[in-house]
Amino acid sequence: MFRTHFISELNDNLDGKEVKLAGWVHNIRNLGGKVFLILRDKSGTVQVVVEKSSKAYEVLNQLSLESAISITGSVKKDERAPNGIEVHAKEISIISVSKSPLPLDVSGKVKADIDTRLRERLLDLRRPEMQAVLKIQSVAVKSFRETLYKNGFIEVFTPKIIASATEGGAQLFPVMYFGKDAFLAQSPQLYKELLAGAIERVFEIAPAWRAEESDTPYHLSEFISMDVEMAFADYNQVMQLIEQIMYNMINDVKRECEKELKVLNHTLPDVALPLRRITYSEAIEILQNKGLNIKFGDDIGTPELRLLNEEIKENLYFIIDWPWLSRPFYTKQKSDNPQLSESFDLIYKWLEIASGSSRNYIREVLENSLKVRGLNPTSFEFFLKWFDYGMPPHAGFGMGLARVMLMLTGLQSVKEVVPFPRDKKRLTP
Ligand code: AMO
Repeated sequence: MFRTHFISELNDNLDGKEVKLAGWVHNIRNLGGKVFLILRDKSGTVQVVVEKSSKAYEVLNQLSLESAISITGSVKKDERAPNGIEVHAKEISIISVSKSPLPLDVSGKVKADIDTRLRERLLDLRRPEMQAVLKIQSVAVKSFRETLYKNGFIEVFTPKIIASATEGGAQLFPVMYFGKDAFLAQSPQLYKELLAGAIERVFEIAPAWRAEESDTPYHLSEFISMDVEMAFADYNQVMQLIEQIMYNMINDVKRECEKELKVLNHTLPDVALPLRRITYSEAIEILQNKGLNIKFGDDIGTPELRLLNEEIKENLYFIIDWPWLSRPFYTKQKSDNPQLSESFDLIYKWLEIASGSSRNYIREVLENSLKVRGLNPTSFEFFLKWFDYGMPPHAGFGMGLARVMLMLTGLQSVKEVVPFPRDKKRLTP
């Protein structure tokens, strides 16, 4: 047995008792007669006192920072110790030695740039900040799932090797597939729609791929997409669902990750429901009034959103009713204004974190929508044919997990929050 307790389980009641701990050497301070070793495991750190007279002392000269070790010793209450508790070592065994010197300071005192951090990602992931990021992510994803379960959704999985683009053709990664053209999925779009046509309420949390040429703090070539599709519903119901999801997620992270938020020195925004909705046309007008040369049909990207938020001043809000032609072919037109679509983006301050819409569910409308966008309906026949069998009205959205994580951690780049980011420059680690 490697351990009897995690470090966080040590408390006053164990005073005088023998425990076995396992973890990494976080720090060592030699004060002549005594050595203070800081041991770290997934739950925290504890001060270990090694007396010169103990058997454990003999092992110390072979110990390097970040070696994996186990320690048997007795728990002592001591107000001078960092957590009011320390362990007096009887025996130390080295489980796996770390090379030294280390290429990255795990204690975080010496800051490293993102390239070094990614190159030395194992050590970087051992830093308390990265542990906090991944814990917050896990709570966020759990919360997302729970809200959906409560609303009668089930989790599904769709193929990631696909035959046709859904989100515009430029960003596809081709794959060799038994002599046929195939691509990595940009989104589960068509499959989640088909599943909603049978199961009604589905969601998927899975990777999506986009061959992003540009190097920005918000784009990855591979990202986790949190996708939802709902039958017999339109974009208004989907936005109400997103409101519940975000409200629960932010409050669950606040409640369950107090320690981690402190490590990151981050305060989560308060969410008051309903979230504000402004139309695309209103957004364009605000931007024009701020002197921007922008017109109906233009995209509202991150630089424009920054400007917009100077006026809007909301943490989370929707921009709704985007121009129909600027959205993908599956997006439904607004019946009272065919230039517009029943669509939305969810914005965190000035960053798009989700987008969604009501979908076309009539075969002829879909065919026309493909044609208008210069796409060939024949290549989509496998999808279109399902619309011959009572496809219900449906709506849904996709949310980028890495971008949500920027909101939840206060970090600046998606490359920091994803353990092993993929971008144009990076295929390893
Ligand atoms: P969209 O293309 O807007 O919509 O993507 C949905 C969300 O995914 C995130 N995202 C990304 N995150 C990191 N790196 C990228 N390269 C990247 N691209 C997108 C964003 C974005 O809001 N099928 C539709 C969704 C739907 O209508 O259901 C879609 O994929 O947070």
